Amino acid sequence: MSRNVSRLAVLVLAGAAAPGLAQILNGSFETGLAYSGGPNIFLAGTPSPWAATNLTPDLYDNTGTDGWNIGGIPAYDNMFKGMVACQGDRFIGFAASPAFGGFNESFAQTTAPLNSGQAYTLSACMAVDDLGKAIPYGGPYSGRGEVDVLLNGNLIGTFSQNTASLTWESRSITFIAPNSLPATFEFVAQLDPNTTHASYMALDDIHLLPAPGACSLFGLTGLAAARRRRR
Ligand SMILES: [Ca+2]
Repeated sequence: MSRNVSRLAVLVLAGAAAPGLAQILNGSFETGLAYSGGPNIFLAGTPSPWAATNLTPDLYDNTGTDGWNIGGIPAYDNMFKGMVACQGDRFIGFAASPAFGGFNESFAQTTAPLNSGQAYTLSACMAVDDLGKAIPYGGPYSGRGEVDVLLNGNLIGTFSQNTASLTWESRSITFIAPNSLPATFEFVAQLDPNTTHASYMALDDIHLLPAPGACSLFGLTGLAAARRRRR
């Protein structure tokens, strides 16, 4: 009897497991050295635990301490000139272009394991510089591109294109964790979906949180909503 009660208690505890402790670290890019020798467009400006997964995303630092300052990237015709970080002093810029055979810059980090079946929301600030700059470097960047979000290599949502130039806008997706494995979240720059023009976007203040009131049922609703938004 007591053994059965203990087993029941274990099952109840397992079913009521606390929300996953997985979280995005340094989601605002405020800490860690990005460029050991000063800003360099040929190096990835992705402070730990972020890492570039394709080509070289660029770090901007409004203080000019460890990245391009408020004047923007000189070689890119001062890309994101005057842009103040959405949160803190630093943010990331990255591009998609049909030039050079086509490329999509991307970066990622791996979190602690998610809770399988749990609904999560991934949110960020997003901006675009579509003023036609950086012609020798995959430009002119005149599009307002999207950002695909991948979880362990699988597309789980897309941050839709900005509605204005050089303006931070909130973007989020909701998804259900498919398993309890460590989660690698990857952000991949995409062309403007309407014009297919080259696009150079910025992200800042990236957060991962359990979806409010989430359980499996609500999670399924969130996934359905995310699917509807992607159509
Ligand atoms: Ca920041």
